[in-house]
Amino acid sequence: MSEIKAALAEQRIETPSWGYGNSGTRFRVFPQPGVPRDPWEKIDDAATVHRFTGVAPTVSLHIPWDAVDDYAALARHAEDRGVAIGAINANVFQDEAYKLGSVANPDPGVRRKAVDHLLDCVEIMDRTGSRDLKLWFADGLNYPGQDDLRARQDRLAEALAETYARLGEGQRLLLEYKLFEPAFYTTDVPDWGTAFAHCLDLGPRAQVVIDTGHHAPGTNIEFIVAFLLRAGRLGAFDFNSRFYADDDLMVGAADPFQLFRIMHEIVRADALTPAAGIAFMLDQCHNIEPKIPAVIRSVLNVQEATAKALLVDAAALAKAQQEGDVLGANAVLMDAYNTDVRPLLAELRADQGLDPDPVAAFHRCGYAARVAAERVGGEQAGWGA
Ligand code: LRH
Ligand code: MN
Ligand code: MN
Repeated sequence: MSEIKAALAEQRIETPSWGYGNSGTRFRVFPQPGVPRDPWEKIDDAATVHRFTGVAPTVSLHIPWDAVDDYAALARHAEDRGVAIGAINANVFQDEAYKLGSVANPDPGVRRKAVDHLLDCVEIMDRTGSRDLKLWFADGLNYPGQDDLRARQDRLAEALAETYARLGEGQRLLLEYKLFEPAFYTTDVPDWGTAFAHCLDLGPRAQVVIDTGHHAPGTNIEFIVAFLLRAGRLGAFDFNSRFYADDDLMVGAADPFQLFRIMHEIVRADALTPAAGIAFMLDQCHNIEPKIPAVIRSVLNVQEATAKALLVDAAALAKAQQEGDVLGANAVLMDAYNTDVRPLLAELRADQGLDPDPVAAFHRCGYAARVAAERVGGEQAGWGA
């Protein structure tokens, strides 16, 4: 048990700055009291999540949603509050110029503008000490024949190569794929295979991001995890939960068993430790629920899935697999999944001097009432969905 607790104590989960701002759907954004008015306050909220959970010491930024004049000062602000800047998410989807795409746009001028933004993001990484540049492109087509599919891959590859060449030592390029949306006919990086192929061309510091919301229903995500881990190309997760599309709900809300199966592959590959280099990030928006408790809940959900994965009796599983014992092997996995790990996690938090119930502790601490009084006119997260 002490080994399991040690592994859990070492786990790191990154929270997204946009998870703290107001968000909604294209139908309505429901504003909440006390939401951050700027990136500085988003970092304060992320630090609050870390204070109560002990496992969320970094926060991802989205540029330009989190644009500031002095990024070094923003990084110092984070450090003063006990957290650090995580991945820098580039945003080449909101300008009018990007109507027909960014890095795959047929217009070289638009492509130049997009790549310049990606290079600016690497500059921000230099100033904030961030390791990861996270790229997701809204590029794609709505109609067959709208543009040349192969030419778009060439343009994408060229933009990625220029960006990769700009990375400093120790910096990584993380490429995220998405099945659809906002393009409906095809996107230019629709799946892990496409992302993987581009990463292979770029070099070892190009890695794939798995956003758990970005697949067709029924996709076996843990297979993708296992495959990419084996190939040494899994760089990060964007954890969230989906019922139908890219719903951005609290991680583990729709399918905690899937989350367990994913974490089982991670544990099996010894990839939980921060030294393995996989960034476990959340990418979710809280449209109707209070944001900080929702982020805390998500962190706890990841921790619970991880604890169950750590409980899998690896020797018994290997033996059953070797013997072709189909039911026995499945039972080993299900025994772990069906264990209530909440007492173990409560004990771990008590050992670490944390409150065993982070959500309750947050509600008691008065932070929500204080920021509601202090912060008037909070920001929208950046987009509506
Ligand atoms: C796209 C996405 C991507 C963006 C984030 C806000 O759907 O998952 O990671 O950066 O949402
Ligand atoms: Mn994402
Ligand atoms: Mn998404």
